[in-house]
Amino acid sequence: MFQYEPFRDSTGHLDDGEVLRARLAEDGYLFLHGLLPREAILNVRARLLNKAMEAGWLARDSAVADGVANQAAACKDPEPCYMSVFRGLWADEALHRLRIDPRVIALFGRIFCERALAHPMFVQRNIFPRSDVFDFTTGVHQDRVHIGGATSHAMWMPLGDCPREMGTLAVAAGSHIAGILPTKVGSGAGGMDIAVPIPGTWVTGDFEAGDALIFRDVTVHRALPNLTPSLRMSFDARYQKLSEPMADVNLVPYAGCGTWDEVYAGWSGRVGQYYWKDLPITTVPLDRSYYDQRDAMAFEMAEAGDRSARDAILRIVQRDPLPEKRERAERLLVRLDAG
Ligand SMILES: O=C(O)CCC(=O)C(=O)O
Repeated sequence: MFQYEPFRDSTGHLDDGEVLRARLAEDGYLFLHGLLPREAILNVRARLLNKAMEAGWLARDSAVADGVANQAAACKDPEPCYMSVFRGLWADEALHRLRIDPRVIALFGRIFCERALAHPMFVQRNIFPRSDVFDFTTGVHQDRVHIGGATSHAMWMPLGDCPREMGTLAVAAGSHIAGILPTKVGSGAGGMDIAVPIPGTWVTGDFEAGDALIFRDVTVHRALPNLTPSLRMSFDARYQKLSEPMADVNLVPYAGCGTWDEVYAGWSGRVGQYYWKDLPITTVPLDRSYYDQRDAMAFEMAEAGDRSARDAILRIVQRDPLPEKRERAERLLVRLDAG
């Protein structure tokens, strides 16, 4: 069982880049209360909840603002039924602008001691309540294997108040010191779990709208299960020094969300569009060796009928650049689902 200590609160040091850097070096994370105004978060929350209601994700007999889920509609990324609704949520213009809010960019500038770059790609998550038949709790993982590049930091922010029981994020403080840990096929992010005991001390806490958790790309983290009746909505974005290389995969929209022109098509204004186009960004290919290792393992497991490889196989179907690999994964998915 995981035991959680409370976060160390760094809010009082928001303007002091040196202290923030020292805490990131020591703990691998920062918890900041009220980084963004509550109203800005609640505005985005309301916009996304309205779209979720229209799509049938919310219970019709509750106030939209409560975000009570229609459990019959429970679905998860990257299933097609999730993606068809998610595309509209991810494209929300106010959501996109939150992660490049000047307060956030200035904060990372203080941490990096140089100009910060917000990755164009970011994640927005809608976690339906856990039930006997549905669980989409993010497993234990590190981001580096998915984000690549030199080094990056994540900012995780719930879209609304988020007490622990709604499924906040927890980090293993100090785990970053061990570097990239070995992975295996599992239910964590990208169908991978960490294959060794986790170093460090697990910490978490309750979040209010506007609170932020910042952590390094090698800090081990996981989500707590959503035990409330409501959707847990959040976003997580990545930031790095502008002078360092960024993996090419972070330049494109979230997988399944179309092109940037398609994402921007419904926006009422241009603020926040293509903000990176004139910046001197160096890109490198994503180091896919972690995925290659996962995929070899997942194929072997799926061929032996092991359903625990399903998440990894689904990722290959949805996201692998090689058509022959996708086709092999599609055939295995059909076999796994047949029984
Ligand atoms: O929100 C979640 O459930 C997971 C977030 C996460 O893993 C991340 O921000 O890297």
